[in-house]
Amino acid sequence: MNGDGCVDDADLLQVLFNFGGNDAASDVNGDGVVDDADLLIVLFNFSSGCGN
Ligand SMILES: [Ca+2]
Repeated sequence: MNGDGCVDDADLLQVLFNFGGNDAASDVNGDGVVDDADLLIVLFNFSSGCGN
């Protein structure tokens, strides 16, 4: 999410810091709001793309 190709705690924190807001970079599913749906997507994809 933060562009490093890896879904990790940095991405999780980005969603948490923007939770309830409308930050486009943190709005994973693109519905215009950063909420639990976006958080779940990050959690489901956690560690993907990190080389493990
Ligand atoms: Ca969203």
